Amino acid sequence: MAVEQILILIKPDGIRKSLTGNVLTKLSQLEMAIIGAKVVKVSKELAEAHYYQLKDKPFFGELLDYIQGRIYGGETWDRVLAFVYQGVDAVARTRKIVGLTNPEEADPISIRGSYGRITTKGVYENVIHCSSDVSEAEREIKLWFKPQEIVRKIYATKKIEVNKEEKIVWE
Ligand code: IDP
Ligand code: MG
Repeated sequence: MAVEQILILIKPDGIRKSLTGNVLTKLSQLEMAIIGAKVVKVSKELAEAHYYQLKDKPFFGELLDYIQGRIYGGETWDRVLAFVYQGVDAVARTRKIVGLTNPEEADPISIRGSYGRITTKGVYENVIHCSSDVSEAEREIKLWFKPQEIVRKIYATKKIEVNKEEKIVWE
């Protein structure tokens, strides 16, 4: 049993389908603490960095458009809700209630099983992202959040000077 952090994103389909409350209610069963939260307009650069491990997959282009909300056209759904949760065995316990990647294969009472779908173009619209292990969680949290945006000290930081001003960044 270890206290872990995990990055959770409510993806554009989750926001578009007004599922934020439902998803947060399901996550609250795990009795973890929310230690960071914000709405993020996802740039192409951020999308690519987040999903870099999948860059050779045939669905990578669609996946970038999905996480940026571009598959819904225009700028109406161009954002995600990003959360850092902290709790005992956060990663495994969250993955379990989130469900399998393919929403058709996910346990029907999991978040993805309840609310996900595969679009006619083959995009796995699965409502939510969550880190798959502790090291991926650290990489992703550092990508999406600045140290000052998290209310606990979770990873090492350092001070740097930018334009004669001191800044605190991830080490
Ligand atoms: P995960 O989100 O369960 O960790 P990953 O393999 O990391 O799954 O894939 C990231 C995201 O890419 C998935 O959540 C899903 O939206 C999309 N994806 C993964 N595999 C496929 C696929 O075979 N077809 C279409 N989309 C996929
Ligand atoms: Mg993954």
